[in-house]
Amino acid sequence: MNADPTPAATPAAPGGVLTTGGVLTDTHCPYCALQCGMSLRPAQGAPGGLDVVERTAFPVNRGALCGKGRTAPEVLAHGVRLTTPLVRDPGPGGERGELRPASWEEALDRVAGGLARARGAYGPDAVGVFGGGGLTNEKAYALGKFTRLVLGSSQIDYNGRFCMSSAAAAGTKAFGVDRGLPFPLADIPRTGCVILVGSNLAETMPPALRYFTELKENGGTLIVVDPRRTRTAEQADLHLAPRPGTDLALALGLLHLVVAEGRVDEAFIAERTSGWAEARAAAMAHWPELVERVTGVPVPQLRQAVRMFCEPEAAMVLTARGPEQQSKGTDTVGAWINLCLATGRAGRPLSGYGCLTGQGNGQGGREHGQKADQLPGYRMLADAAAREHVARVWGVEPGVLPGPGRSAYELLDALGRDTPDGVRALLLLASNPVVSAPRAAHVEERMRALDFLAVCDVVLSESARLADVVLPVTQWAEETGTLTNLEGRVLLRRKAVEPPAGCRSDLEVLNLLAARLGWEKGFPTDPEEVFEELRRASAGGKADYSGITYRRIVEEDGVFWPCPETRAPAPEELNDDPSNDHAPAPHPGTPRLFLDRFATPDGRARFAPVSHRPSAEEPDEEYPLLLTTGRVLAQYQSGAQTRRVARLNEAAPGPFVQLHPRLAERLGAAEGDRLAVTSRRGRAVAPARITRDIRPDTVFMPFHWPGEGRANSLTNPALDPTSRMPEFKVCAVRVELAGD
Ligand SMILES: Nc1nc2c(c(=O)[nH]1)N[C@H]1C(S)=C(S)[C@@H](COP(=O)(O)OP(=O)(O)OC[C@H]3O[C@@H](n4cnc5c(=O)[nH]c(N)nc54)[C@H](O)[C@@H]3O)O[C@H]1N2
Ligand SMILES: Nc1nc2c(c(=O)[nH]1)N[C@H]1C(S)=C(S)[C@@H](COP(=O)(O)OP(=O)(O)OC[C@H]3O[C@@H](n4cnc5c(=O)[nH]c(N)nc54)[C@H](O)[C@@H]3O)O[C@H]1N2
Ligand code: SF4
Ligand SMILES: [Mo]
Repeated sequence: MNADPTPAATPAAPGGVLTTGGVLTDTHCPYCALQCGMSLRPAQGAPGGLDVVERTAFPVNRGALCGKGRTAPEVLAHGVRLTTPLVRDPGPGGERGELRPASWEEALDRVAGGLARARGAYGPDAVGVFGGGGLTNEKAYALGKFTRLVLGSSQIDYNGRFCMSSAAAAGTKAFGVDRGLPFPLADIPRTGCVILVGSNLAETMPPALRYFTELKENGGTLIVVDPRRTRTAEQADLHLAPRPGTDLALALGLLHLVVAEGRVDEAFIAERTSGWAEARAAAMAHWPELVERVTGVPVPQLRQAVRMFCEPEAAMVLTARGPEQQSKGTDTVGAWINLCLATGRAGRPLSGYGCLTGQGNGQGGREHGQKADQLPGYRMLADAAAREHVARVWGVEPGVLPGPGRSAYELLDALGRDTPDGVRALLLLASNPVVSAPRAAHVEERMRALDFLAVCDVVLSESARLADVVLPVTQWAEETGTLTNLEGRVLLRRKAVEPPAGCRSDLEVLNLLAARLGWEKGFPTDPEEVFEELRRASAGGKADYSGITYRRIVEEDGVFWPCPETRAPAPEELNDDPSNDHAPAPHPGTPRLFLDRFATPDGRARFAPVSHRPSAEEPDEEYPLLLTTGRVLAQYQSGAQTRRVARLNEAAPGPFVQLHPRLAERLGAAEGDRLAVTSRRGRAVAPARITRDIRPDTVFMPFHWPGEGRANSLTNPALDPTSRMPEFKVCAVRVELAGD
C-alpha cells in the first residue's frame, strides 16, 4: 500500500498563469464545501507523492485544515485507488462472475453496449445517470449535457438531492434564487447574533469555527439548535435541544414570541416583503407552551433566544442538514426564513439567512445541469426560454431536450424495475448510494436488479463492487477544474501531479462514451474549454458565470456568482469622442446578494405560509425511540475515501450508537455493548456510546460505514413534497442489546 504514484517529474502543474510556479501548486481540498485552500508539493516517498503545505493567503481558511484535508493525498496512492478498468463476466453457469481487470477499449465498449442495449430495448428513459456534488462544475455540466443529448434521457439526478435541496427549494421560494450563503463567511464575526440550526460545523467544517469564535470575541452571541450537545453546541451562548423533527414548530414559536413581544420590523415588511399576513396568522397558532410540548425546549429558553436574536442591529440564521433532511425540510427552512424577514434580518448588511452547503461542489454541482429539473446557469428545464438558450449553445433544437426527470431516491427506487418506466441501466459517478442512500438495503437490491451498472470512481466503493464495469478516474490533485464553495465563490482546483497511467478523467470518459454512442460532435475534455462553454450556457441565467475566467479566479482568490460578462458597446452605441475608453470594466462578482432587492420578479422576499406537522414516522409502542444520523470529524460521507486513510480510521474506527445514560440503564446497556437498532426498514448493530450529550428519547448514529453498522439500513425514505429530500434525520426505532 501507499507505493509512490507516478512521481511528479515536472515540478508543478501545466497551465501557464495557472501554475503557482516553482514546486508549489495552490489548490483546494477534495472534500467539503468550505473548499479550504492548500498548497501541494511533490515529495518522493510521501503518501500519494505530495506534501500538503499551508496556504495562509487564501482567505476562507487562512491555512487551517482538518485532518481529512491534511491526509487527502493518501487517497491518490497506488494500492488505495483504482488504476485499471474492471469488468464482470458471467460465471460458467450464467451467474454473476467476479470483476476482473480489462483494457479501456473493452471496458468502454461494454459500457456503451450496456447503455445502448437498454435504450434500444426500452427507450432513452430506461437509461439513468446518477452524479455527485463532489464533481467539478465542468464535470457536472458535461454530465447533464451527455445525459440529455447523447443518451436522450431525462433520468438524471445526483446526491446533492440528499444534501441541501430543502434549503435550495426554500431559498428559491423566498428570495427567487438559491445561493448557500448570500454573504461571505467573513461577515459572520461582525454580526450581532447567529442562530446555527442543525449544523455541527466544529466537526463538519472545523476551520469555519474561527468565524464564530471571532463573533463571540466581538461581543456577538451564538445560539445552536441541535438535539445533541455537540462540539459546536459547546461553543454556544445558548443551546436549544429540540426533539428531532420539530424545528418547524420551534421556528414558528420564536416568530410567535417576536410578534407577541412587539419585535416585528413593520417598515421592512412593508417595503421589502410579501405574504406576511398569512405567515403571521400561522405563527400565532404556535403558542410558546404548545411549542415547548412539541419540541421539549422550555419557554424561558425560547424567550431568551428571541431576545438574543432581536436585540442587536444585525443577526443571521444559518441552517445545515439537521432541519433540512426532513420530510418537511422545505417548510422548516421557510419558517426560519420567516423569522429573518419578520425581524428585518435579511437583505441588509451583516444580516440574513444562509445554508451551509455540504460537498466540495455542492453549490456549483446543482447549478449546471445534473439536477433532474435544471439546465446550466440554474435555468429550469421546464422553461421554454431556458431550453432555447441552452439548446442554442449546444447546437441542437430545443425540442430534442428531454423534460425534467425523477429525484435521486425516486430514481434509485426505479432501478431494475420491470415496468414501462423502470430504469434498466445506470451510469453512476461520484456517489456511493449503497452506504449513503436512505433505506439502503432496498437501494442495494434495486442496483443489483439492473440489467447493467457502470461506475466511475477513484476507489472500489461498495457501489462500484456491484457494477458490471468499473472505470478508474483521475481525482482532484491530478486534474484541473472549478468548484463553487458554500459562499458562492467560484474556485479553481489545479493539477499538481500526473495521474497513474491507467486512469482517465471523467471528462475523457464521457467523450469516449459519446463517440461510441454515435455522438459525432465530440465532447471537450480540456476543463478550461468546458468552462468556456459553461460560461456561455450560464450567461443570463440566475447562476451567471459568464464573466468568470480561470485567470480571474486565480488572481482574485475566487469570484462570487452572479458575475455576468460585461459587453463592449456596439459601434453604433459609441459616441464619437476618441478619448472614450471603450473597454468595459469587468463585473466584480457578487459577494453579497439582496442588499437592494431580492431576486423575485417583484423584488420582494416572500414569506412562507407554513405550519408545523409531525415527522413521517413518530415513535409508537413498537418503535419507541427516535433515530437521527449525521457525521463525525474524521470520516467523510460514505467513507469511500476516508476509510482508506489509516490516521482517520484510528480517530474514527467504526459506527456507534450514541445514547443517554438513562436510556442505557433502561436497556441494561454498558459502554461498548453491541446494540441492535431496528426500524421498519431494517436492522443495524453497533457498539453503545453513552453520554449525557443527547436527549434520552433519541439515539444518534453516524452514516459513514457499510455492513452491519450501516445507519442507512434504518432510515426512512419519506420525501419532502417540494425538494424530494428524504427524512435522514428522523425515524422511529427500537433499541435492544444485540445479544450475540
Ligand atoms: N467530517 C465530515 N465533514 C463533512 C462531511 C462528512 O461526511 N464528514 N460531509 C460534508 C457534507 S456533504 C455535508 S452535507 C455537511 C453536513 O454538515 P452538518 O449539517 O453539520 O452535519 P450532520 O452531522 O449531518 O448534521 C448536523 C447536526 O444536525 C443534528 N440534528 C439531527 N437531527 C436534527 C433535527 O431534527 N434538528 C436539528 N436542528 N438538528 C438535528 C445532528 O445532531 C448533527 O449534530 O458536512 C460536510 N462536512
Ligand atoms: N443517514 C444519513 N445518510 C446520508 C446523510 C446523512 O446525514 N445521514 N447525508 C447525505 C448527504 S448530505 C450526502 S452529500 C450524501 C453523500 O454520500 P455519497 O453520495 O455516497 O458521497 P461520497 O461518499 O462522498 O461518495 C463520493 C464517491 O465519489 C468518488 N469520487 C471522488 N472524486 C471523484 C471524481 O472526481 N469522479 C468520480 N467519478 N468519483 C469521485 C469517491 O471515491 C466516492 O466513492 O450522503 C447522504 N446520506
Ligand atoms: S474543512 Fe472541509 S475543505 Fe477544509 S480541510 Fe476539512 S474537509 Fe477539507
Ligand atoms: Mo451533503
